[in-house]
Amino acid sequence: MVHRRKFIQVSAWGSLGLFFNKQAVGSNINEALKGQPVVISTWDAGLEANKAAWEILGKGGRALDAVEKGVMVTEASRNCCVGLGANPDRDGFVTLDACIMDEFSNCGSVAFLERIKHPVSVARKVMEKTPHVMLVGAGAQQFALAEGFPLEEQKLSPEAEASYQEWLLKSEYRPPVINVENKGHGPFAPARLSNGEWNHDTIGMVAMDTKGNLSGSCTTSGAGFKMRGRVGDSPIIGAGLFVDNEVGACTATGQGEDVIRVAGSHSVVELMRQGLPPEAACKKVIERIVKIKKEKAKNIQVGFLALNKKGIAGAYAIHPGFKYALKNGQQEILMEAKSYFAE
Ligand code: SD4
Repeated sequence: MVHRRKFIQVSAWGSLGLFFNKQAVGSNINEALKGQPVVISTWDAGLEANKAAWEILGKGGRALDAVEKGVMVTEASRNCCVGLGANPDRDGFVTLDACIMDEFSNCGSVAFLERIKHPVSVARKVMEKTPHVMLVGAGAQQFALAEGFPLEEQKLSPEAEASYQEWLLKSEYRPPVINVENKGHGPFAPARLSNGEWNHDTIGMVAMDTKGNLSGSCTTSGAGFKMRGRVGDSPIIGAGLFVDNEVGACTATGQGEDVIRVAGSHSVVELMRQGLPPEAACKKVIERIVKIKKEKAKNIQVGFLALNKKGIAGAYAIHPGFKYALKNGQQEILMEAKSYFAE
């Protein structure tokens, strides 16, 4: 099986950046910059989100603040697929899931949350202000309102309205799809934005700050046209996100049901604890999913993105097309992860 890793886009400066540009090899990049603050996040939208995270990390701020502020950028973009601008469920309502975890293993999560613009910030409030880890549905919304989050209008973005109307024509519910451009459509398919670009319905982010502390966040609208009440992996600590400040952190994207099945992000971190580098750890858990799903794996996309305590990043997916963004003091890049079914 031929694997590939693509170096997709670089905004680099200084001699180090030029070197990387020529080398175009992800592991060299990570090796040379280990120990420095770094932020990584899933998909193309990660580039913008990382910039916001870097505003905090670059000034010596805490990774927890960086991973919250970073993904808030994606949540706020109305024509994106993560926050309230995302595709709705089968009944026409946008429902959001998010979680956050810090260097002390504090964690907070919300799921099936409606009409709140920043679920990740509500998740942080759950973590900081309640004795609980997870609030869902009406209770999560009630808590958000009590914490001063505004109740947003119940209105689909123009893009979401258009795709919902199109979906209603057939009302076909087909969970297993490929999350890769031009290869499928349905709940986990990327949506085309008004500017012609593609985007995904989830962002997961992990960061290491100048103190070497790790934190992570994950926020999503889940699967477009999902069953009402469906919750995926993204708000589940250990599935869509896991942070262990002694070892590393991991976030997941793709078909949440299959990430939950293997406690995905937690499994990746545990494999890093046993000594595997991030990419190898991600690969092992992807292989586990492929083994479980057998033939069905051909129609499922899952990607893991991990960072270890040395600041080395790695990723792996079932199918080609999973991109992740990395930013540190020297560069910002978009990489394509290696995959099980490489092209
Ligand atoms: C979910 N994992 O709700 C999310 C979907 C996703 O890119 O990652 N899409 O299952």
